[in-house]
Amino acid sequence: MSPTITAFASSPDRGRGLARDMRVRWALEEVGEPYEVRLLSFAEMKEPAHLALHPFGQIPTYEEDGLALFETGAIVFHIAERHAGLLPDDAHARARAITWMFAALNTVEPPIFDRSIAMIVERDKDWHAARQPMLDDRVRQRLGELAAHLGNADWLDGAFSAGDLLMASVLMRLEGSDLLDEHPTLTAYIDRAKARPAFKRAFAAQLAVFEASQNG
Ligand code: GTB
Repeated sequence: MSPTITAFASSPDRGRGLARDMRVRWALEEVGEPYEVRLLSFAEMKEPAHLALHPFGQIPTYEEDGLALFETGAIVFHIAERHAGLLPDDAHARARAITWMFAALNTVEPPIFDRSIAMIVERDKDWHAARQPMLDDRVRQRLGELAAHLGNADWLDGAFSAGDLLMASVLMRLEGSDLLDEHPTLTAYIDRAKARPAFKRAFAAQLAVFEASQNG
């Protein structure tokens, strides 16, 4: 049976592909696994039926054959382990690709997330302007380190992997910011990721949900 994932019925990103179901859709598209989507309102995400699947009342979740998962890292890893295409066969290369999955979520995403949340919810605080340079610098440091590792390579460690899928997804949240523009190799990395047919299919599917929510 096809897995079922959950997603925003009406995404606050207005169809920009930033909501995290995008990562799961993209992984499923990369491995050629069809999937169903159950759309949820914000209220439904906090109801007992959804909390039984996701203790924090968020999207996305993943259900398949009696298994229910939450956390995009765990879901993408589960998909990558069960299908060819997102993790190398060689044991060392596979361990390194998994390391990049953790690096994306544990080392690169937190400063990017903190900065974007501050720009949304702290904008009107009198201390926001004083804090912003520190938030920018923390992101800048990680981008510099990542760009130094990537060099002129296409992907983080050989062939495209689940590590690249998560890292590119994390970086997309910075698109349009000066911070990313300081690193043309990283913008090219994101462009390469977005040019993948699986990404395009996932993006189109997520965008279609948002557009339907506006027309309905
Ligand atoms: N660590 C979890 C994971 O990776 O799965 C985080 C999941 C998460 O943050 N989910 C968000 C959510 O459900 C949606 S994706 N939020 C509702 C809540 O917590 O009540 C995060 C997100 C939301 C909106 C934008 N945006 O508007 O640009 C981008 C990303």
